[in-house]
Amino acid sequence: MESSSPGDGTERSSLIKVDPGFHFRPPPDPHELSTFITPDSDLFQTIHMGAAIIDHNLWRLDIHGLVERPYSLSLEELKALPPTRITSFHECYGSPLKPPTEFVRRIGNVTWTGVKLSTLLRKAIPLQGADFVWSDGLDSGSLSTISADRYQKDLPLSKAMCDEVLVAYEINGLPLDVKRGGPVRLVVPGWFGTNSTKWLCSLAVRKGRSTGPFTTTFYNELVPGDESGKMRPVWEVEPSSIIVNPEPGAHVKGPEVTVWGWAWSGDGIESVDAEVDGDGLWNGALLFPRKEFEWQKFEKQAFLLPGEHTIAVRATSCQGLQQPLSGRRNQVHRVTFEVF
Ligand SMILES: Nc1nc2c(c(=O)[nH]1)N[C@H]1C(S)=C(S)[C@@H](COP(=O)(O)O)O[C@H]1N2
Ligand SMILES: [Mo]
Repeated sequence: MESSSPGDGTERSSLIKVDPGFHFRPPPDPHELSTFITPDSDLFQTIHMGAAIIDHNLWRLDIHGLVERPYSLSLEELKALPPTRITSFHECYGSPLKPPTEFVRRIGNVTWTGVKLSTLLRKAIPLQGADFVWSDGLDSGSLSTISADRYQKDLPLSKAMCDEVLVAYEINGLPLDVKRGGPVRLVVPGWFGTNSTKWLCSLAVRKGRSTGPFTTTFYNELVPGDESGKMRPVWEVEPSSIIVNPEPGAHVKGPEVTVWGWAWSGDGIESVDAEVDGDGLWNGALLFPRKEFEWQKFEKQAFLLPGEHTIAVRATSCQGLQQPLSGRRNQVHRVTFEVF
């Protein structure tokens, strides 16, 4: 092991095998996401090519590329570094094979424990001119007609150096299991799940974006509202929300009805408005402030006469982005129920 140098491929020798195949565990329906912290068993999972089965004793993380001091770490050495905990929403963008025009809510909110990526990078000392960090997973295989010898993502160095980005080994206080990306994964709070590389084995400081399929063929989208066809990477999460209560089809006692749910975005939610029966009158809801990257609870008391009603909720982010009313993955969530 001493004779190897970081980044020469030996970081992949902890791989026992890849359990091949696409795997998606759907999230529960919005009305079932009623706890602030989503238990691991209720959190969606997305695996494109297959789950990597890893020998924890052989696992190493190589930190290399455009750095002054490349090095590698064992699991024990990683866990000996000062841990950071962060609570963050965790959201999957949806299928990278189709345009993001349909409602998607693959969402949960969890606590991650790990070491700040910035701590690990600083020890390596990135060179002048480097502007990205490429992260490799130990999985390989194919997605659709494309095959890849690894799952590789990239992060601008500016995001990689942010305090919230972790090289994580625990979720909700427990070790990451195989499908969750254990023993170690990247976690990029505020950005879509696709950026949080599971079965992490390599961090390479580079100039420019990764050239692998998961950053070129997949996970780029048209800039919403731009007519010129400009594309952008699937990075920061746009404002979104779900109504937890009432649940669709519920019979609720009126006239005072409590509507509540969760709202989130990469930069945090500034306000949430609710509309009753499509009347176009959006009224502000009570909104809990954000402390870390967690989803934020909103609550609205609605005065509703007996009969069927539809409530819609729309979140606005701190940068002023608003959920679209339709035609987009983060379009407003509407729930229809009966008041008696
Ligand atoms: N190595 C690797 N990392 C990966 C993936 C993958 O297929 N391979 N899927 C990504 C996607 S699209 C998402 S949404 C998140 C899902 O993380 P989870 O399964 O723990 O919810 O992991 C990301 N990291
Ligand atoms: Mo995803």
